[in-house]
Amino acid sequence: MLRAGMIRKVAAGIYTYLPLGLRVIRKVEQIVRDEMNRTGAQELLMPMVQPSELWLESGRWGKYGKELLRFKDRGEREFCLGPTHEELITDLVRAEVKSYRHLPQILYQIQTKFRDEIRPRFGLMRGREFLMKDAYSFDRDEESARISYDKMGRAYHRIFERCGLEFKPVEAESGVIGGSFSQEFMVLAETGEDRLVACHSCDYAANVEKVKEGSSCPRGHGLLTTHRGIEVGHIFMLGTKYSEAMKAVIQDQNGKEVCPVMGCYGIGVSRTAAAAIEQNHDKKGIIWPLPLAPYQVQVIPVNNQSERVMITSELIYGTLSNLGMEVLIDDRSERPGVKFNDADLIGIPYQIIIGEKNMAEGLVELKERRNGKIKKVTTDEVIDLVKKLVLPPSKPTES
Ligand code: P5A
Repeated sequence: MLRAGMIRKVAAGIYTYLPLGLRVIRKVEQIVRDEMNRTGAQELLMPMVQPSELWLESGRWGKYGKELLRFKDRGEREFCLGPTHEELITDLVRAEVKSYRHLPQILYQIQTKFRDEIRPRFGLMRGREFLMKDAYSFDRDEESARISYDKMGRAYHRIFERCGLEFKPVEAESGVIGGSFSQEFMVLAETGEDRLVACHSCDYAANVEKVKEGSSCPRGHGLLTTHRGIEVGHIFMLGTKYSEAMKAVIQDQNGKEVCPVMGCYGIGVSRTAAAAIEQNHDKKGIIWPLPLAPYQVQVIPVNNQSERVMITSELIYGTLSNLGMEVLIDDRSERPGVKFNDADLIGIPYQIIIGEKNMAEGLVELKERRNGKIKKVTTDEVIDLVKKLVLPPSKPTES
């Protein structure tokens, strides 16, 4: 991402998203937002700065350790930078929701988190400041909470599928977040920091923190094999851990006061962008899956001095843009080799290469980044071809 001009380092684990990188982040966010909204979850935005009082109530002010970055304001009041928002959301819901009739509720945000990780590593993969989608569900009882949890699990499947990633849900440990059980969503990649085991004969899979390697599948007799992955999402059944500690209560059907049953659901938005690269690259650079690509098509005029090349390039660029595609044109006065290498490095899925020799025969080249295959076609044909490759077949557009 550094080489491709997607991000710049500001301090350990803290990065600026450059224009290309930000476009990828926005793509991930949009898919996440769309699928969250589709489940009926509602978006809100909580502050990054959180008062210590709420963390004292949950008991985590003492338990969270050094990853929680704490500081004081001018009045000597203690605060932290939010690494997660269970305390804030529970505080909100206890003030606003009084009856089982107002449940279930699922609320989410896409927000900058801060965790003072000991070893920030691999750019956006393990940052100190990073973007997370965090959702929280509140239900009247366990049965209903399970429905919310499963609904989120299905939304996660759709999200990572729509991102064009190969992934696996695995059973996991719930760590400092807590709760009764949890599942992680792993993007499979050899460079992944996490290790998981998956069964050969059923869909059982777990983080190695959860099961011993070499053991047999707890659901049958299948063999377990080890894979490497990147944890891009984690969903938790929290139970009443936070609602009890923070005394959030609602009235149930019989007028009795009960603690709502909670779940929480995270997606590493910035990490997902980085994981997509770990899964999709070659030695020349990135090979973006189309849904996450910063642009869908890159137009490359080979020689900026040629008027004919430039006119055709601008024409193709304009036509594709007007059709609703996201198109980048490399109009720098660089040598052809530099342009070709940079195009492969930034990894936009389709390249249209416009050179003088081909132009003389009315032809341009369409190159697919993933397999390097090049087709020589006329300028009209290239529009049609790219349209078919990039634009979804006409069905109701996604909201
Ligand atoms: C779930 C939402 C939580 O924080 N509370 C609110 C729960 N879960 S989690 O597993 O700790 O984090 C959710 C996802 O955030 C990503 N993530 C990170 N991304 C980049 N850098 C980090 N240092 C980092 N830490 C966590 C992961 O994708 C994780 O699944």
